Formats: sequence, C-alpha cells, structure tokens
Amino acid sequence: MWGEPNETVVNRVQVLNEAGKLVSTYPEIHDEELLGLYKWMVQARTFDQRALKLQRQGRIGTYAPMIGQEAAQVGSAYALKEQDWIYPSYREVGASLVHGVSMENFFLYTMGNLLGGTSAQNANVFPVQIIIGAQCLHAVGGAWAAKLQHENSVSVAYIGDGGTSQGDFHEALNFAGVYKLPVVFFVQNNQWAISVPRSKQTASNTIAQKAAAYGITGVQVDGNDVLAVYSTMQEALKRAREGKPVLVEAVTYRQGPHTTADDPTKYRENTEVEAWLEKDPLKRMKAFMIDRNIWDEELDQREFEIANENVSKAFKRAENTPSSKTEEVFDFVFEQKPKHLKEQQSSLGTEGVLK
Ligand SMILES: Cc1ncc(C[n+]2csc(CCOP(=O)(O)OP(=O)(O)O)c2C)c(N)n1
Ligand SMILES: [Mg+2]
Repeated sequence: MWGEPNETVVNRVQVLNEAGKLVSTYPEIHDEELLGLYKWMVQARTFDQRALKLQRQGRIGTYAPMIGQEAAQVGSAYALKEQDWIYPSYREVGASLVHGVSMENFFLYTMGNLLGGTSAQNANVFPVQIIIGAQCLHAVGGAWAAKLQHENSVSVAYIGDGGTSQGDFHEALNFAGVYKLPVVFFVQNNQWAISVPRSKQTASNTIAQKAAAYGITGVQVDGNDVLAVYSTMQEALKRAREGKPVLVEAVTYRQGPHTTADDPTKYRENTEVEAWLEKDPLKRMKAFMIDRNIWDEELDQREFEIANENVSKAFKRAENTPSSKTEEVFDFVFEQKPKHLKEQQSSLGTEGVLK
C-alpha cells in the first residue's frame, strides 16, 4: 500500500466503503478512537452549518465551508501529537478544532477580531493562510527549525488541489526532499478550486504521484473514509518524524460553495453533487459504528444536540468579546515591536475601532 520515495505508482487507501463496510484489513483502532473521530466530525459539521447561517444573518464575515471534508480534516488532525504543528489554509476549521483551536477563536477570526487566528489561540496551529500555497513554505521552514533544534515535532501543511499548481507547493516539496524534513503535505483534493475542476488543474493521474519528482513518498487515500485517513496519517507522521517527508492526497469533495461569496450552481452540475453526497463521510462512519454495536440513532441525535450547544456557547462568548481596535493591528506581528511600528502605532491615537 505504501510506495517508496521516487515510486510513481499510487494506490488509493480505503478501509470503509460508501456503505460503511470494511473493505480491507482493519487498522489497529480502538472503539474510543472511533467514537472520538466521529464526535469531532459531528462537531465540525455543526460548527460549519451554523457559521453559514450566521454569515447569512450578517453576524460573521465571509466563511469557507468545509462540509464534506470532515473525514479528511478530523482523521488527519486526530493522528497528530500535541507538539506537532498545523499550517492551515482558510478551510481548515475541522482540523484546527481537533488540534486545540477553540470554536470561539474561530468565530472571532470570522468576525475580524484580531484575537482570532493569532498566537493568542494557544494551540500549535498557525494563523489561517489565504495566499494559496504559502503555508507549504512556512511548514518547511518550521520543520527545518524543528530539525535543527532536535525537536520531535512534525509540521503539516494543509493545501487544496488547486494549490498544487502554485510554485510555492513545488518549492516546498523540493526543499523537504533535499533536506529530509519532518513535514507532511496534506492535500485535500476536493475536486474544485473555486470554479476550476480537478481535470483542468493537472494532467497527472493523481496528485500523490507528484511526490516522486521530489524523491519523497506519495500516498492517495479515500478522504471521505475517516479510518483510512487516520491510519494513513499515523504512518505518514511516523515517517516524517524519521526525516522522511510524505505527500498525502485525500480524495474528497467540497459539498458546499467555495465561500459564502460563491454560487456553485453557476459552474457545476447538481448530479455531481448528489453522487458525492452518497459518499458522505459521516454517513459511512455512523453506519460502521451502528454495525459494531457502539452507536445508535438516539446517541447520534444527542451528539448533534451537544455539538449545537457547544457552538451556541462559543458564539455567545465571541459576540460578547469587545471589537479589536485599530492600533492593535501592530501587536501581533513581531514578538518585539520594531521602533518604526511603535511610532506608527502611537501616531494612531485610540479612537479607531476595527469593523
Ligand atoms: C496566490 C493566490 N492566488 C489566487 C488566490 C485566489 N483564490 C482563493 S481560493 C482559490 C482556489 C483554491 O483552490 P484549492 O487549492 O483547491 O482549495 P479549496 O478552496 O478547494 O479548499 C483561489 C485561486 C489566492 N488566494 N492566492
Ligand atoms: Mg480544491
């Protein structure tokens, strides 16, 4: 199932099929982990659906929904150790929550509050990156620093299928291969880059095979199968920790719009969306857990209620947080503020409030 560096053959890893039935050897995953993975997927979806509604009500700003990508995000982040780092794009709320970012903090980010998405979030998750691909270079830089300082941490860059066409992505893979860095590039191939389909993104059969050109290992996984993602990521992290970088391509689907500013009905067929809904990540995991006698409909309903209550509490706290002030924009850039920024900051006065 795992290729060696420089190999171009890539097999897709799958543990559960669309109906939630086992299709390969069961990885060593305990029942508590199954429950943990599923509960995080429920929490991520619940947050996502509420965020969409809150944006429509004008209570938060632009939001990039991750519905459909819960298995890819939760399964990958669940495999991390506390000391590992996530370098996210703008669609990584699921992975970020699992690795310690609070929902309140994520809401603050969407409300334009400087406390959201800064080092103040107190988790090993970099601030949200909007520049497509740039986080791959940051992850490589972080991994290089970790290696030089003999830290036992892995950097994980989350990027989309569209992002793999950026130079930054290729430069990062090249550097990681040459310097044997503890880094994993986790590509969520959700089939779309705004309105550009995967077929127009690259002529390669897979995105995973691009790893071969850089002398690192590439692996493709069913990104809607949380058990496949989790076990694949465990192996990827193990290798990365030994200085063998890995490129993981999680094949998944963006069920919603690119962001709340997008209307996907303008460029994609409903039949395509419906076909992917059959492969929904929560649906298949729930079926598997019910078959295993560790879950039922009542527990499921209760779990969604708990998750919804958590979201409500987090949003209330975020709404009650005072807005950021203009002069605070200088506070989160440098650990020690340079003189010229101090001057600019003091020249602003205190009247400005960021909207
Ligand atoms: C360097 C750069 N170019 C263009 C954009 C505009 N842009 C924002 S999202 C996006 C598509 C990215 O698609 P993909 O990498 O597949 O990630 P997804 O949105 O599907 O998660 C583009 C082109 C940008 N933010 N940065
Ligand atoms: Mg995409």
